[in-house]
Amino acid sequence: MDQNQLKKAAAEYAVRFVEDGMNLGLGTGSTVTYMVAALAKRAQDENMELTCVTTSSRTKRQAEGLGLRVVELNEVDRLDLTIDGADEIDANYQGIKGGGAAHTMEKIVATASDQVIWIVDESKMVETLGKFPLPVEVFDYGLTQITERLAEQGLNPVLRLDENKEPVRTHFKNLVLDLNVGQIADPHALADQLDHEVGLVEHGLFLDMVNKVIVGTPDGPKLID
Ligand code: ABF
Repeated sequence: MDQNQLKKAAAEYAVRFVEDGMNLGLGTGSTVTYMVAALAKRAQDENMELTCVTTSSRTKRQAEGLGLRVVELNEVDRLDLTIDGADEIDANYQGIKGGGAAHTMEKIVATASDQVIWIVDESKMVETLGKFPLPVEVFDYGLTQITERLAEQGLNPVLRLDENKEPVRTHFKNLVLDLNVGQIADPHALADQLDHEVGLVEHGLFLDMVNKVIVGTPDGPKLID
């Protein structure tokens, strides 16, 4: 099975945890794209009443296009369940997200959720976080200074550019710096350091935030609960 087949298997397995009447958070990324397709089919087949909140315009377009009801986060009090992808998950089920530049919305939605499920292919499972560059969302204002401060802390910030060499913009029209920090032995300490960085909107360390991880493997989806 190739990586996409592993993603698809994990994504389709996750849909079984959705119950009729749920307020659902839908994440972002290619694995989530498979999940939304499977969810929409199940919702139609079983005539399920679902209210969905999305974490990117891309997921919103797909969900609405498949007939799922999408509302703004502010229209619901809590979400029963959020299903999202991840870029890296370590042995303690701490994660790095934000490869899709949607981590701020994803973290806000995850924080509003009673349950969070991550769906990944097995390549995302690592012993220690850090091989994947850590995304941080920053404002344009003071970019020079925050880049310098992060560099002085040895975090090797690189401004994320798109295929046209233009700066990638988040949903909130901010910028993304990717931090090349090497192995992150203490994710909580690094998160705390970044949480105190003035002008840093949000970082991609998702710590103590997941309830279930579904890993696509050649032997089938593996549920870590
Ligand atoms: C999203 O899941 C992003 O934070 C992350 O980049 C992505 C993983 O992408 P994919 O499912 O395409 O591998 O939540």
